[in-house]
Amino acid sequence: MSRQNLKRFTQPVGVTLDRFIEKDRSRYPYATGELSQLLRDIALAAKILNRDINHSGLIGIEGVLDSENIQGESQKMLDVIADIRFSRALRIGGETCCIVSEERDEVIYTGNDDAKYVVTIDPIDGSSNVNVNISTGTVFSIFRRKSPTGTTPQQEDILQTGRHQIVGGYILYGSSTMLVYTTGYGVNGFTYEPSLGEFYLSHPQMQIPENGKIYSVNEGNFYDFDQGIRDYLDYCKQQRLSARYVGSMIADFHRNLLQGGIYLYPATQQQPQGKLRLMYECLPLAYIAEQAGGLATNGTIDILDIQPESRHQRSPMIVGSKKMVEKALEIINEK
Ligand code: AHM
Ligand code: MG
Repeated sequence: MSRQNLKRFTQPVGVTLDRFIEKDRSRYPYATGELSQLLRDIALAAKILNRDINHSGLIGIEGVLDSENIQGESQKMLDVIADIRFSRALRIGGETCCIVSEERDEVIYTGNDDAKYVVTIDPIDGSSNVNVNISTGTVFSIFRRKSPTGTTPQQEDILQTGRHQIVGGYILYGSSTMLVYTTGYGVNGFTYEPSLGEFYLSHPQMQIPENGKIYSVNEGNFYDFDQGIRDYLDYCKQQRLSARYVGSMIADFHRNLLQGGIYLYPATQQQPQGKLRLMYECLPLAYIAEQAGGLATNGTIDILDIQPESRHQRSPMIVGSKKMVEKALEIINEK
């Protein structure tokens, strides 16, 4: 073997998520390690779910169950599996006092009343896409509880604005699997190396381009949108922007984060509050967008300023490159 070849094999592989988390901890003078452990719990569940998704066609876990979730939507097998994977990892990890999951009407009390953190999560977003081998995601927020530790978590611990997030993050199960999150010091992306079973830092300090050429929306709903949104979509076409809509919000958001673009899920006549859920779909993406230099709005106010009233409430959402979101607001508010 030549020296050159030897060098290739002895290069460092990179910074693991664990090492990054430990280093990041030094930013918080009073950090005692619980949040780091919580992030590791999420990463562990993500690895297990990643395996389940990759094998889904072989082990018969595609398809629909005969139950519905709180939204009245039919549950896929993977919805239930993902919910179990994440809630178990968070409960056993011990750092989460309660969890709000898209898949469960009730709050999940973990029994860890001494824990400081609350997690809101959509365990698998866009799950119907698994059946057709298209990307899906997990999306989550972490809040610090307001009530004293050692007591039963309260409503006020959950219904906090997006500005109170300690962490906003997602996992994208795509052509590679990535964990992207922010703790308020920029956005970092980690790519999963399956043969080593580790996430490695691959996208440090991600920034969304100020402007972009992509708009992502379900235009099949065009005639159910308000006139302002229709006008903005006409503008996108006049500008010859490219339309890209995976139907998995994390995939659409991630592409726009890397390349510049705007994602919209506006109110429709049938769903005046839009489709997406504020606490575990809109808030984490809004926090990441803001930390990456982008913007997120419901058409009136910043997503991060909405005071939640119920844990499964929905919100219209427009998120992405700053200038694109500002332009959308300008056109929408002309009406
Ligand atoms: P889900 O949580 O039931 O999977 O719904 C959320 C998903 C988003 O990922 C996606 O952008 C959107 O719903 C697609 O909805 P539609 O089919 O109405 O365009
Ligand atoms: Mg969802």
